[in-house]
Amino acid sequence: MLEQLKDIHRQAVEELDGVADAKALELWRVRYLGKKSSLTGALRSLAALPLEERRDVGARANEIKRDLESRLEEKERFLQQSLLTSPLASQGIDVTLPGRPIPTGRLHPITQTLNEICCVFRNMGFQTIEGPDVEWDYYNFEALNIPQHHPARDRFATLWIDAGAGAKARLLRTHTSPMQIRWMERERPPIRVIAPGRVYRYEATDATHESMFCNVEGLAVDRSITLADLKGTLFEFCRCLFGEERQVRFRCDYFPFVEPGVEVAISCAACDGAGCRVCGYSGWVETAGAGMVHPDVLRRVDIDPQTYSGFAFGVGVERISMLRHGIDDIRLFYSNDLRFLRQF
Ligand code: 2U9
Repeated sequence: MLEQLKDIHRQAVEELDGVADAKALELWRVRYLGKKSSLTGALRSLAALPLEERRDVGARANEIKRDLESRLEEKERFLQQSLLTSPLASQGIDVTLPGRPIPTGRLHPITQTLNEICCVFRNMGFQTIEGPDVEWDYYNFEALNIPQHHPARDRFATLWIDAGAGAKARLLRTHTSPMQIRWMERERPPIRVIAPGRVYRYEATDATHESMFCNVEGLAVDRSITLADLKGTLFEFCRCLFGEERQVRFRCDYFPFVEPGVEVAISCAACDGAGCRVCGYSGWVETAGAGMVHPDVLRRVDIDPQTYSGFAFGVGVERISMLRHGIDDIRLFYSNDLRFLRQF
């Protein structure tokens, strides 16, 4: 009987070696470990053997059964693995090689700076509003105290859609101020908004001028808003974008839609105020224009300047980005040179 078991074991092991797929493995299992297998038969016939022999044969038969079961499991694993690897090997694919890097996109440097500027004002409680690039003359000029033939129109070299149509003319907005007018027509104070967006000028391009650029304007209107609120807000803006070390300077300026108007500058970071090429040897670089909203502008949108006052400001995004990154030509932003863009 022990001899017989040895033969069964040897034969099973030999046959298992030649098994090449799951189907053959199942046939092998049925033949050597199934209910009708000779091994199961041998275990069943144990009862007929004398006690001494029964113990030996029984122990040996169970040992062989366990061995065959573990060989079966191992073969199963092997076949499963080769099911995965053999097509890869035949196609010459090595799954252990490192993958090809997937190039990921990034935000344009102007979008990055624009987001940072908006984030600073949002943290101070300003909400963001957006509007059309094509505007009416009324919103871009008239409502902002710049009627037709006003000399200030020359400062905003305009790209007209249908020039000559008077107050009904359409144009590419020269600043995002029209959005604040639209907002004040609809809403009542307290108002705290920023209007980011593209603006357009009919200008020859050079290192500091582009015919399209990005503008972030802000407006706050409430009871008893003063120049001190404007200064505090723009101090914070300059500190957040250029650091605590910079000094901030406010000087008088003129814009038809504000009174008084101010020009905001920071001490030059390149020379720490000593004077260099970046700051035109003045020690200061301009970062924003601002002022107290002109009472006539408030009156036009039916806000009583006796009760309410407001401040407004405008920031050129490209200028801020150029100062922060030490970029000396605005045209680099829009010439799609990847060697430039990949640096941000
Ligand atoms: C309303 C009333 C007043 C917004 C202002 C400026 C001064 C300013 C420029 C900065 C660089 C535009 O992008 S830029 O060329 N802007 O200097 N902007 S005050 O004043 C407003 C806006 C809306 C109703």
